[in-house]
Amino acid sequence: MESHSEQEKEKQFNERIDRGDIIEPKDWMPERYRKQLIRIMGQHAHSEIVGMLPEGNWITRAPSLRRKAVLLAKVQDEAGHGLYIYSGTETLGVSRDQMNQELLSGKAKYSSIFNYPTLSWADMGAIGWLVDGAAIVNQTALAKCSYGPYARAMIRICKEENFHHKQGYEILATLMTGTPEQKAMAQDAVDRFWWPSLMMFGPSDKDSPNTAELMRWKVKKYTNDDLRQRFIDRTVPQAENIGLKLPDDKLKWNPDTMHYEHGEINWDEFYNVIKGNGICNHQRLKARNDAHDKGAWVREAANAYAGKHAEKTMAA
Ligand code: FAQ
Repeated sequence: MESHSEQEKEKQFNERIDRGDIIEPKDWMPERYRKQLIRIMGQHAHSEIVGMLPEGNWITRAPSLRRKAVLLAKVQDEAGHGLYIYSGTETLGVSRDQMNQELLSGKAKYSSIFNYPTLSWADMGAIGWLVDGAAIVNQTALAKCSYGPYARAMIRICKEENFHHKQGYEILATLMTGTPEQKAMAQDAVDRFWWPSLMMFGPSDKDSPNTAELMRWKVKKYTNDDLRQRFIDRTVPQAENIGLKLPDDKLKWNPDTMHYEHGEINWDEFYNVIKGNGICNHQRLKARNDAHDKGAWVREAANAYAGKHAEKTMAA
């Protein structure tokens, strides 16, 4: 049973949210708000880290030095995003170790999109354009969320994601002015990444258990379907500009609603992927576990150094 004073604190907290106040780590917050933020931010940080794997796959095979340098920088940016968001999540009282263990054990989720394979160079274009494009739409909204450390991390991250988005589009635009084989490669990448990109926004609103609560607390400012629609509306003209066809026969501009209508998403595929049965789930978790195991000596050396350093400081 909640005590009277807890109820009073929660009432004041809700009033702060209603006023549009930003909640900071030392402020009082309901346990459920804290838990929801740890869940969403933890998953987000894991997504950035696991998201390095599909693109990392192509660093050694980038078609030119310029492409290689750009891709390397992009993948490093994703690592930085993961670290910012882990740090932001730690302000809620969860440790980096605990989050990492949850990722490595398969308990914590990360974005469904990173369980799809990257089969050709054009996939680097499709990821930058579609995956970063979807991430920007979602994260621009999160940059106005009620929790200060998350909102501030999103502002910086969105700036970098904008560059990622442009570099992906530029890869595809270049391929679309190339040979018939290059055009086919670009189209094939878009055919494979379009629907999974739409799934990044989460289940449809009627099946989204967390949306109502997160919107009440202004963590989410828009629903999953609203953001998905925003992404579709801005992406369709970009596809047309460079001669790509999006793989949905039902895509049609509706002048009454001023939105594109679209076909039904394969939700069975989505739930299958988030349950751990996507094409690359096993491979992704294995890669993270291998990296963690191989890094054991670094952690030991850092601990030994920290111990020595502490001894010296105490002796001084
Ligand atoms: N994948 O009730 P909802 C990036 C889960 S960053 C996996 O609607 P919610 C950068 C959801 O967790 C991409 N699981 O959930 C990059 C929940 O499960 P739970 C990551 C998903 O939280 C680019 C259940 O389904 N971005 O791409 C997914 O209200 C290129 C019910 O769903 C973020 O994480 C999914 N797609 O809304 C990096 C942004 N969708 O936890 C490298 C922050 C839903 O109850 C290369 N997150 N689920 O067991 C969010 O905005 C929200 O968490 C949503 C889901 C919108 C993803």
